[in-house]
Amino acid sequence: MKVKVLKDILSANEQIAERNRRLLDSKRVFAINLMSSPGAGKTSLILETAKRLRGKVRIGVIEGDVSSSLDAEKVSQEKLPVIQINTGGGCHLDANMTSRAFDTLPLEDIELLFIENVGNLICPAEFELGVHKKVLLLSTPEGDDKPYKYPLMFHIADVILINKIDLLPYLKFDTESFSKAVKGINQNAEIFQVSCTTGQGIQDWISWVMANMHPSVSIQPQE
Ligand SMILES: Nc1nc2c(ncn2[C@@H]2O[C@H](COP(=O)(O)OP(=O)(O)OP(=O)(O)O)[C@@H](O)[C@H]2O)c(=O)[nH]1
Ligand SMILES: [Mg+2]
Repeated sequence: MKVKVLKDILSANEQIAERNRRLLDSKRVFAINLMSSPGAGKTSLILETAKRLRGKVRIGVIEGDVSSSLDAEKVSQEKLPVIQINTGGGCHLDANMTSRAFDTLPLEDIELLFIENVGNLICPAEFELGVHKKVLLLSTPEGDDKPYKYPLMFHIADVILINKIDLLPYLKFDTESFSKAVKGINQNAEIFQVSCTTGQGIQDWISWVMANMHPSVSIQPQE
């Protein structure tokens, strides 16, 4: 019985996610579900991406947190449209929460939408939001063994960013064995190494974003 209830919840969520996807497509919005442990650098990546695409791509943001509006305030300082969702204890966003945020966001004016999920490597992997790509950040201080411990999250990711590579000299993080572990779970995920602090590798990430945007959005690549 319990299994059936869980299945019902997930299937209801998927139906709403499908509706979200159709809405985003109709508005030509390219949407990314950004997931990671707490503090891995999700908000930093959004701000760094926005800085580099300012004047080129219109970006909007949905911030998901258990509580507070701290991340939304940071994003709002960059003059980006942003909605904060507080889950009030819930460990993930779901399609219904996301759909309600769409009612308030000016989707007509947004070409690239970041949905920053609640920080953890477990529940966000299970709930579809209706986005186009799932991006996972793993920061080097978390350790290179995480694909073994949280396989579902690594399995569902389209892109995996190893963030905080500026800290590599101080840590025992083996990028090769990390990438090998990822490939054992997910052959298709692209892996980028970045630092939101120094900017290293960010241009490759930006190029990936631009290559995956809706074809109707024409962007001049940065030098
Ligand atoms: N050294 C280093 N620090 C970073 C990097 N990226 C982010 N940080 C720092 O890591 C901390 C957390 O960054 P956030 O961007 O807030 O992380 P988050 O994933 O949004 O965190 P939550 O929303 O709380 O889950 C901040 O102090 C950032 O300055 C990086 O590439 N290198
Ligand atoms: Mg954040």
